[in-house]
Amino acid sequence: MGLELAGVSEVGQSRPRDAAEEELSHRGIAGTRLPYLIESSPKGIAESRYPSTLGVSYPLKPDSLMNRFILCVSLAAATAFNAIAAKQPNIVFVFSDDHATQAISAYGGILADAAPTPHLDRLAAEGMLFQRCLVTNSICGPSRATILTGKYSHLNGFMTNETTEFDGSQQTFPKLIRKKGYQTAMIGKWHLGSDPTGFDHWEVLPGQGSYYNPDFKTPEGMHREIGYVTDIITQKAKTWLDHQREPDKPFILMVQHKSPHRNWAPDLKYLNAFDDGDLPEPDTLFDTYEGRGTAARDQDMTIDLTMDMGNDLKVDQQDLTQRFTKGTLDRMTPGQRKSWLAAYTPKNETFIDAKLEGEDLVRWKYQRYVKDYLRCIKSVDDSVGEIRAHLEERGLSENTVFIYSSDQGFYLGEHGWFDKRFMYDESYRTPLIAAWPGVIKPGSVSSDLVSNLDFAETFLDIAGAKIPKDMQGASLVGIMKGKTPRNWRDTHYYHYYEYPGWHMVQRHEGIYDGRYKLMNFYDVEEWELFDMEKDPLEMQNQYKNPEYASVVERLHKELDKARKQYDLPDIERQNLDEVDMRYHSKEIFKRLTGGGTL
Ligand SMILES: [Ca+2]
Repeated sequence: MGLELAGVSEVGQSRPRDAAEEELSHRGIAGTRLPYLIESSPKGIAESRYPSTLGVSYPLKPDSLMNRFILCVSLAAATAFNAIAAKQPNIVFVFSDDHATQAISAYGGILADAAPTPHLDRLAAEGMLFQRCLVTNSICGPSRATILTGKYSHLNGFMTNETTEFDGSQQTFPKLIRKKGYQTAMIGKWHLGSDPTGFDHWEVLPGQGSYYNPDFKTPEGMHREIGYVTDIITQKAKTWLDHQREPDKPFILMVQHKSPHRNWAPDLKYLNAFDDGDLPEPDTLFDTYEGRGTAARDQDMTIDLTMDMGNDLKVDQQDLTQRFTKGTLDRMTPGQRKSWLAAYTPKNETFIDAKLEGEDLVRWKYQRYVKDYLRCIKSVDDSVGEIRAHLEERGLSENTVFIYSSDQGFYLGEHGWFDKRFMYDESYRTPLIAAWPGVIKPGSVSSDLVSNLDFAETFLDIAGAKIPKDMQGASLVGIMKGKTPRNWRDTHYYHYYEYPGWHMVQRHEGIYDGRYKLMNFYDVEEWELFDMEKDPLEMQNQYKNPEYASVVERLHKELDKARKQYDLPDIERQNLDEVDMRYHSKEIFKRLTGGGTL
């Protein structure tokens, strides 16, 4: 009876219109509410598309004036729903920065029980969770450029984070989807230097953005807003849906969080979350890098040596030489600062009194780091829940594909690391969860090799737009429908370019077939092969093990094939004697030079 009673009640009362009504009103059907129609069908949306099922369900007498009125309104609304259901779906793409799958409970892992993500889990329960979404180049800017273009870094030109500007004049999916009638909006972290192109609306964080009281850049210039960045971006998304969206157009709304990027500054309300006890540690927290080569050993991204006590761990808060104090604490309002210090100071005093050293110190740093990271995630998870609830309230959820992803994965203490960049599993895989009512079977899981290379093509396919031949990925719509295309990729190519640079991870390329991973650290002339089935933590390089000779040979061929397929230029090795050592942290520099100074 949900439809009939709700319909009578709503039609008979005067109340403010919401967005769904505005949409129906625009089509000349004022006074009806889409959500009630959807709720009316006991068998779900598919059945509600047929007016005949509505016609037989009315309990009122045929000669009743009110009955005729209700029937008329309901059939008109059903017709409107038919039109809406048949039209191009909207897309809401919520995207975060450095969100590891290990920090989403739907993916499982050691943190799932202690740090659940209920809204992301609900999204997975109602949609599809992709277990193997792989990035082309595990770092912020390049991942975003790949998503916009559907091309690998060497072709879209944004190969490293140090690339100053994305060439916004090139072909991107927002420009193409607009031609299919979509309204396009980009809110949040952009991180590509040049101003966004192809968007009807954009409001972005300059550069990395700030956690507290962030600045926003719009076509009109810069302005600052008071509050916590994840919350502000969420509110902006809701405002756009209610007031800036054109109701008669399908849309793609990209909501891009800065969180949980370094330095992991949580919202005030979550500063004491996870204070009750210690979180589980990964098995490889004290990795000594035996069994792998130069790149894994000589990086600059360990919790032990690289992570600093001020900027990263919020201990040396009064030291004005610390980037953290300059960058975050000084931005806060007096009230924010007071709450912040009230949360951290007692915990810091306990830590200082304990005078921890060696492995005990690393363990403490791990706990502080991962707790702050997960506190940031709580706000991201809230954002997903809040935006989805808003879509539901506005009657938009049924015709909207809701997608969650991150620019790449991250290390939460695995191999002793934080940060990303490597083709090793934790930073190579990124979360991807999508819900599409009536299309994606709820609770489905895909283990196909998919990639951020496929996002542009997927958005265009959802919109019914043609996918340009020079895009290098493929639409995920078939997989979303439960039918993986026969010719779907059985290997995935990866390439990281930023050396020297932050965290000093050697340049490398590689190929992965779902079990074996071949990596080429070409500047140091070292190859690695991992058997992910027998060695999921990637601790033992099998490249020179004769038992894997045929696998190595096969993957070399696959790598050559991928290089041709994706039009990779020949590799030019760089002279490592000329590498700028200033990118190294003092600790790593000392170790590499036997005690030298920068
Ligand atoms: Ca990132």
